[in-house]
Amino acid sequence: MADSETRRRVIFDHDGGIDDLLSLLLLLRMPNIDLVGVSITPADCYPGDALISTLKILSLCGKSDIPVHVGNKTGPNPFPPDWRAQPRICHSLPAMLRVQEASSHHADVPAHQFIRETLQHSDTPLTVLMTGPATNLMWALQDHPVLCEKVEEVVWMGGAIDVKGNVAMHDHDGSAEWNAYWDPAATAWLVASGLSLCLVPLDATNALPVDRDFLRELATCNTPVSDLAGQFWAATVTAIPTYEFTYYMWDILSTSVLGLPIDTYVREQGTLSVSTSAPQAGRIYRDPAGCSVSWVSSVEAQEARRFVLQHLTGDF
Ligand code: AGV
Ligand code: CA
Repeated sequence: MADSETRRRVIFDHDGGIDDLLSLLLLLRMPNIDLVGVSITPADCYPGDALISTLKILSLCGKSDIPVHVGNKTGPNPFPPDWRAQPRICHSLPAMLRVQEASSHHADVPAHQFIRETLQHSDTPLTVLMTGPATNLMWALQDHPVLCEKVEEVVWMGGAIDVKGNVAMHDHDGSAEWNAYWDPAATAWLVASGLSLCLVPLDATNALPVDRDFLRELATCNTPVSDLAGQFWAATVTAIPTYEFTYYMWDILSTSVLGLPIDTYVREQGTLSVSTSAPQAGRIYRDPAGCSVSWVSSVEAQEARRFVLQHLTGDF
């Protein structure tokens, strides 16, 4: 394991999807990462379920001391209720029922305040990994811009730059990705924030569907960790129909970017803007007059899959 001097210190803000919970598991198993806290955005989940699953995963990984804070800020465009209910299955699986939740939940301090105070008290800049909407980070920093210096980098699963989005709603033309759409104002704030920002948009994640070959390969690992991950992913194969047909490694790729060798993906730099009104709310698009941002435009899918399989195997 990398020693504590060289490990990257990370705040993980997630929104409780199956993908997000698997990302927490992955992050906890990456030797170069020092996870300093977890915050939850009540977006693609019901926050009670997200909290229970988060605390159980921390317990399973022997990290019961890592603080967990739930957010109380919401965006204007709610996720479909069936998507939000889907991850409840995760804390109903036998291995998750057997383990006692960690006691690291701090109900008195909301997520955005936790992020703000953690940055305030940190001697060194921290990385913020976000796999849900950017809402908590916006509320943490918008009135405290000096704290931006305490953020080394933000890695965010969000956006669809040169590909179509995944929002299918009556008032939308399909050009936005869901995390960016849930709270378009937070998306616009993030892109314009001046923070060192690396987006992981659908452009890159489209290369990583959770397909049967991958699930089979994971199953052959036949270990406690890979079996739990396989059960989480198995729960995604039926629940999608009305909106789209494939579950991708959206958040998993975003998390992996913190550990993948840099020659396994392409990081592009350009100027981007964000639309905040219908029918393109949350769309992130190329704009010569926009803000300078970088994003992962493509990834070696084989390398990324291998990275995930390598880290999601073994004993707890
Ligand atoms: O747009 C991708 C984001 C990721 O953070 N989420 C799921 C991942 O956690 C929203 C989403 C898009 N399609 C979905 C989503 C689906 N079919 N089911 C659940 N969530
Ligand atoms: Ca997510």
